[in-house]
Amino acid sequence: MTYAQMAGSPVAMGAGYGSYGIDAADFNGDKRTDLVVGNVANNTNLRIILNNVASWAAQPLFGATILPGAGPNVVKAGDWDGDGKMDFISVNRNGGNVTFFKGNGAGAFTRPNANIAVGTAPEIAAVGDLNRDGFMDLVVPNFGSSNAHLLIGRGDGTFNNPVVLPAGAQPNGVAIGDYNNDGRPDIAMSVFNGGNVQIHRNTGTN
Ligand SMILES: [Ca+2]
Ligand SMILES: [Ca+2]
Ligand SMILES: [Ca+2]
Ligand SMILES: [Ca+2]
Repeated sequence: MTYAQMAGSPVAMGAGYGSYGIDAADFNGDKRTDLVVGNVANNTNLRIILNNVASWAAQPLFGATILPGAGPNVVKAGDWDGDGKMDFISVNRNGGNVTFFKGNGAGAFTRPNANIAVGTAPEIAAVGDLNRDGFMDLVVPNFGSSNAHLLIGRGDGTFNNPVVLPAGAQPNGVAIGDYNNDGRPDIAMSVFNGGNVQIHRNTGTN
């Protein structure tokens, strides 16, 4: 197996850009997979890179009217509101919150909802259908507050009020899986300062 850099790669992200999380989806409906890249460095913006035929072309940074929360480091692409157009969620480390970005199907985004507060310094997130209602949910461990926020999606880009799980000191990894084979997705978190792994069984009845 071999790989080679694509034309136009590497893509310069601009001065001060602290590239962090990355995710892929076709944001403009041209059948070519695009990228969204988090930016934990300057607290203000993140970047979409649309995938052109000839080369990767860096798109402008989001402007002042569409700022996510501070330090958008984790990005999770998907059709979060079920309209057939790809959206993404940013988890904002320095702001301690989560932003829903609604895609227009042409590579542009709006931020229709207020940010959702989570804990302190979320550094990672996982997507799954925790309550098995067909809508994507989000698990956000918080490195700074030793807990995790579960955001149950309503399928329209909004979420129920977060459920807070305890975690050990400085959780910084998460994996959703069915660890007891009962059909319900459970949550495992690796805990940096605690030096352990916590596995939370899903006791939901649905
Ligand atoms: Ca595309
Ligand atoms: Ca959508
Ligand atoms: Ca769900
Ligand atoms: Ca289970």
